[in-house]
Amino acid sequence: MSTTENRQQATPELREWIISQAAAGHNAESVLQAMLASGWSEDVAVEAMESTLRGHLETQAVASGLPPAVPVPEPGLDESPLYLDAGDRRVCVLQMMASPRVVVFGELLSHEECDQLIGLAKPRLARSLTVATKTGGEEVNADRTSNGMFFQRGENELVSRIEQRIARLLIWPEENGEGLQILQYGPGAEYKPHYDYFDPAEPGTPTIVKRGGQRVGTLIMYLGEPQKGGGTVFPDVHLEVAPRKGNAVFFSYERPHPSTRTLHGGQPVIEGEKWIATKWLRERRFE
Ligand code: PD2
Ligand code: ZN
Repeated sequence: MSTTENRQQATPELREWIISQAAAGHNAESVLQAMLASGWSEDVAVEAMESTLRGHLETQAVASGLPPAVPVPEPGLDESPLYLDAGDRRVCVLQMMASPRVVVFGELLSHEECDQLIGLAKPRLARSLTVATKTGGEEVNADRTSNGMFFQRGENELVSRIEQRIARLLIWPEENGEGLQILQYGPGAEYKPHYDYFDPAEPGTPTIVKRGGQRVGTLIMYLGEPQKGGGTVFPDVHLEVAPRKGNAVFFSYERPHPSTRTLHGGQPVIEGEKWIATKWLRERRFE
């Protein structure tokens, strides 16, 4: 491992050396120190190590049968900002988890916007359906005892404003989003734990993903809070997000596989009523 020129670029030899060091059990800090001692500049060394190890892990993951990772929506959280500029609104960052990637936002929606969405949705509610991955159609699902409806993307000024805000917040094209779904949960209603991506093993999945690719991220916005119960849970990491009106939880999944640990569910409402709006984000334009 040596550097000869001033304008440094990680070489294939350096990348091979990084992998061999990691395979031999050397920790990241000692590998980095060895690179610095050989004359590599810190930013080149750090970038080379991160990208090489990420690439190596991905090669191994695919070799062991996992679906390949794809780019996912990701809010601009470098340097841990307390607020994010979502265009027409300043959104609070309340909590972040790296793996699974989960971010809790505060005040993404105003209380007026929440009430308006509920008001527009109410006359159009029906027992919730889920995508039937066996056929690619829709079906009533006993695991989901809520009432719901979908807005078309950009259906009215309110929906359009919120969709633009989400696109800016999550740095993901508005056109890659499915239409907003509104759900109402009364006492006892719940959404049993599930993954939001479409299971590649199901026969209906190729038809579903023709319309914009896989789902790669979910934003659940709380429009109406129950007095008790109704939290969004991530059982693999023992996380529960309280359904606070105007707040939201975002999570992403770079491959349609349980290794993402994005199993999540809506706990039964114990008292009061819970309302949410869900925005599912696809890889590509959703038609
Ligand atoms: O209402 C929830 O907390 C919840 C839980 C799991 C919503 C969804 N999934 C969803 O809309 O995908
Ligand atoms: Zn879900």
